[in-house]
Amino acid sequence: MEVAIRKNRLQLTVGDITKQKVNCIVNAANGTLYGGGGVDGAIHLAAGPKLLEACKLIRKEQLKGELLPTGEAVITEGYDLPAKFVIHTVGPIWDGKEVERKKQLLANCYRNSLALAKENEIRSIAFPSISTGAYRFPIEMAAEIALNEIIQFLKREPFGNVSMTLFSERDYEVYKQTLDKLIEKD
Ligand code: AR6
Repeated sequence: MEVAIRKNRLQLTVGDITKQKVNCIVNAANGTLYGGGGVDGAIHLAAGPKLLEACKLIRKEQLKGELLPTGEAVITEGYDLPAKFVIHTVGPIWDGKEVERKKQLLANCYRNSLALAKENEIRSIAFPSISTGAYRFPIEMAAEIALNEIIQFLKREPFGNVSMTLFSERDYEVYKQTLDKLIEKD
């Protein structure tokens, strides 16, 4: 599915984000930036060991040894990936508590990643469904937050292409139904 927003495009696709031929892919990382399972593991595997080295350097220098806070984003090169850059962001862990705060933190992931992409003159970016795997955020809620943030950004900024790369048909259907609803409301 694809919609035009001003001169920009928003796409929903099913696929493996590590294979996307875009300027930049987004990683649903954890605060350590040292890799993990899910999409994080797949991205580190496909990018090769230089990605971990770059992440370690960011922890040491940019973050002064601290964890990357939830909702924030940092950028590295993509090394062996088809994408030139990787933006690493940390989604909130869902536990059913402090729902409004968690929703805000997830929105921050998309907003900060898009702002960082724009700063780096990136014109095409692919996001995975942040927080809806190991971090258990309900996907219906996550889809609405993600698409809302992306749409608001594309309404404001001349950017290019934003894609949500979903890993299953089921996830794709949730995002598609949510996007249909959001467009209808407009
Ligand atoms: N391409 C696109 N999407 C993928 C891929 C892929 N190759 N692999 C998985 N997904 P998750 P989270 C989907 O768990 O919930 C890691 O260990 C997956 O089906 O990767 O933010 C980190 O280190 C799901 O829809 O990320 C953190 O510790 C979505 O990506 C923690 O997991 C996100 O699932 C982050 O958890």
